[in-house]
Amino acid sequence: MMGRLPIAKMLAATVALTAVISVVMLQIRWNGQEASTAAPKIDTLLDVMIVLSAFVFALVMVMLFYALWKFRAKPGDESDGEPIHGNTRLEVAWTLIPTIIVLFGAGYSWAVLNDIEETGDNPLTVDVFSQQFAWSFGYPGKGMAYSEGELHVPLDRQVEFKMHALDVIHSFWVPEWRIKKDNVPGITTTAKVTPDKVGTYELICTELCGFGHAAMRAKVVVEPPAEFRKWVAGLEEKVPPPYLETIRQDTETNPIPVGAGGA
Ligand SMILES: [Cu+2]
Repeated sequence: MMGRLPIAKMLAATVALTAVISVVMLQIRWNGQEASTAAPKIDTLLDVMIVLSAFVFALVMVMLFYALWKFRAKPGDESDGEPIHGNTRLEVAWTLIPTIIVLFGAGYSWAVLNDIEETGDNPLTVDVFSQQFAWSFGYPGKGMAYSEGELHVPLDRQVEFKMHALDVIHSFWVPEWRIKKDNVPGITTTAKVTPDKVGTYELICTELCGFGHAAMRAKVVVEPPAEFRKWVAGLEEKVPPPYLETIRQDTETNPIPVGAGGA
């Protein structure tokens, strides 16, 4: 049965269709502007996944349309289909090929995640406080300086965000950095980002958290280190005591004591 299939032609059609779909899909910048060292790595991973998905889609389409055309019933043919009892070669192939694709995807994603989550030299720690429906920020290495609704970070330095949710689950997302991390009440979650492009961005809550969710945003400014230091020095408020308490209560996953974190 399988020996009579025009395998070479079907494979050629699959490769051609994969190429056409991939070329079209890769023209689109799905994730927008890149503004962190992690962004190009994540985008390349997405591109590879797009090509692999295009291959699977093309393979299924080629086989489907071949079967529809080749095995269509002749006019007036009311008989049942031929009884088929399995095909070991085919079953081994359709088990092995997806297994290889999935394992490759898992391994590659693991490697990228390991890479982008590696702690660099002298990271800057920033506490993130999320609540319905606002963001605020603390700088433990800068005397617990506090900013409401506006986050500044220096260019080309790794920032380690410590996330503290004060009421329900929120999620920290700056699309240009690609990083997205849940803020969960009771625990401290961490996200590491190295911004590598000066600019003004938007921090967006990406976990439905109540009526004001859509408006839960903050301004993000990436600026040269000297300007960042000036801005942080100009902050007059300190992190309010109840927020410090939140950090302390979160300690089971946050071994860094209050006040620590690179200056
Ligand atoms: Cu929200």
